Amino acid sequence: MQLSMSIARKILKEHLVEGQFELGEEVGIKIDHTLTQDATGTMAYLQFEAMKLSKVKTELSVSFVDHNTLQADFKNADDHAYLASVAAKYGIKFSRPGNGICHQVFLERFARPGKTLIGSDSHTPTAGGMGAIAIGAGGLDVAVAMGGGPFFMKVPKIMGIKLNGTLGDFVSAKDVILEILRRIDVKGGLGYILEYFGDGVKSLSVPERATIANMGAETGATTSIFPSDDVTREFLKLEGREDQWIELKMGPEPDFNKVIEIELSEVVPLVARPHSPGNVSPVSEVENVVVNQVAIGSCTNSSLKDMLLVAELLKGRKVHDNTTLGISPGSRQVLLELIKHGALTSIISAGARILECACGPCLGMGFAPKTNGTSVRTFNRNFFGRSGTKSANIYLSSPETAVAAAIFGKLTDPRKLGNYPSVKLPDIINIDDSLIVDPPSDGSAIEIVRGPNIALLPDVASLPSDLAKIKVLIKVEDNITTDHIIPAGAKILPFRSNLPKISEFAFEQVDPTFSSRALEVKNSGATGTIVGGENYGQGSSREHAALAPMYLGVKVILAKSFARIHRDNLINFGILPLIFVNPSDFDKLEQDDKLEILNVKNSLEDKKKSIVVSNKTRSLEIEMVHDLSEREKEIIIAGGKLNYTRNLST
Ligand code: MIC
Ligand code: SF4
Repeated sequence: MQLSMSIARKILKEHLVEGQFELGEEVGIKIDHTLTQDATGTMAYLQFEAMKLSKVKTELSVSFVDHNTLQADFKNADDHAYLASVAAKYGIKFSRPGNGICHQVFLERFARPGKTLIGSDSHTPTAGGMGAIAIGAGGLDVAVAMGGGPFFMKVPKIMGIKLNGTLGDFVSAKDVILEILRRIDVKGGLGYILEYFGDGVKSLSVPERATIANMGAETGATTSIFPSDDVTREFLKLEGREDQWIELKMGPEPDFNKVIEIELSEVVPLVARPHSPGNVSPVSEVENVVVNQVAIGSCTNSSLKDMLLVAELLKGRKVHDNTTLGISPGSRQVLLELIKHGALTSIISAGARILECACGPCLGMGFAPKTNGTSVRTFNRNFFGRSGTKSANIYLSSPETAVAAAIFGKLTDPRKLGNYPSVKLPDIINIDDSLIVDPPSDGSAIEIVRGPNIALLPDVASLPSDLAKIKVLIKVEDNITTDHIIPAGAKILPFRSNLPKISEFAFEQVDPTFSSRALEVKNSGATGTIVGGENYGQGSSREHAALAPMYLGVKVILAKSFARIHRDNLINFGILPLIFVNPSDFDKLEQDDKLEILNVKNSLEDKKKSIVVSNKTRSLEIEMVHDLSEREKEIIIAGGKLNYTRNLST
């Protein structure tokens, strides 16, 4: 029997512009929509400017300001001004600070079923809740897509996730994705798109689907997608965009590579314990952990549905004396609706602090917990140090569990809150796009505004024939995140447009001497390397986690495996990602070891042949391989994608 095509495959095939659509093969996909946010956007637009085009070539490109909204001095404000001027010049819509978190606003105002979207943020898959193929990528890949170039990816496998039945009281979409993380952990989705199906899907609203799709990023998946059905149509209608609805449904026997099944009625309230989103256990097993702080918001759980529920649960109650509750609605639309329905009154009366409609505490932009504090957050990442307080313990939970923690002052099964209020989205909402600035039809006369904190990118040297003098700068374990490599937070984020400065903070959380040691090695004429475990570079799409090591002289990274977006970013900036043939050889390398890779350029030619790394300090040899496509090989040899693109056009 002929299997029917999954929705993800169908959309990707419709957008195929290069390559053979076969599992594992590299293909080029036409991109309809792009999004950027301010913390990665400045780099993306500096790269777009370098392409010397007069306008973006996509159907729609939107630039958001939501990450660096703490304006402690001129730096973030300068970035915002730069982004606003670039948007006007090149035909990009500009979502001003205060309008909300990129993924929430994109879902409300722009996402469309059947479209392709790439965004310079790893949670771009949120729009998969609307039936779009939405992928997180590095800024340079987004810049290329804005220039009309395809997005290259290996054809992923599809993991069908069958949802049966309906969720019980006090259990919500966040618990579903935590249940998936409990089962497949932070790298179980690598190489897959997660596609949701089954009769349970129709019981979930679009924002709930978006919560699940958002945090699929934490499994390492390329993206997640839901069908587009009547529920999708209702949501688009509410947003005044019903004409943009198309139906997307799968045939009876979909061609999934793997299927997992979830009985929604059996899902229980869950939390991810410190310091990984994959460290999941039932709330009932960690009850009584004292909670000092609760934060509700982020692109995972800040929709109107979430906030109305939180308001209902808080109505007539008070936040515990020893706990602080901070709430950041995901968008200005959500905040205005909360005001209209009186929900904000319940929230403020309960004692919550209202934070800006922005990412805020999710990436350490304020609201850091106290020393050794415990914070329960409805966010998607609880990586070590990300909250801004190294000694803090962060738990990730649903809004229901977060409210229970705020009321009882300790982790508590939310079912102890009593009756579960039934919360529905209103029939009508006010649409006010006045903080989204449309570009003029001709932006050619617009001057780009560049503050002193915006530093241009340095040139990258092409790959030499031999890497004769390499020094191991650091050795790190499995699942090292981009937050370890380049931390976020209020102190460091303002330098996102200033590579020399931000490079000083590379690996700061792990070893504060990293950057100065790396510079010493670079200045001595040698090359630095990093030795990593499995899933090196998981988490964010931030290019700075590749750019900073590149700036500090790193030309090659040796790891057991790499996370998708970070691997692509390394290649884009001319850093060679090599994989151990025998993972146990990881033990044959230590910090400060001196290595040599002779003939590195030639060895890239034959994919099956291993690349020999000689450890001169220990007099032994280690076999590595690469998994670069022909195109990626040329990018590495050229010294990164900008050089490669320049070479193509000369
Ligand atoms: C994140 O959640 O880690 C971020 C901050 O949104 C990043 C982007 C960034 O580092 O600017 C992401 O997820 O890609
Ligand atoms: Fe913003 Fe946090 Fe979402 Fe990243 S995960 S986009 S920092 S809200």
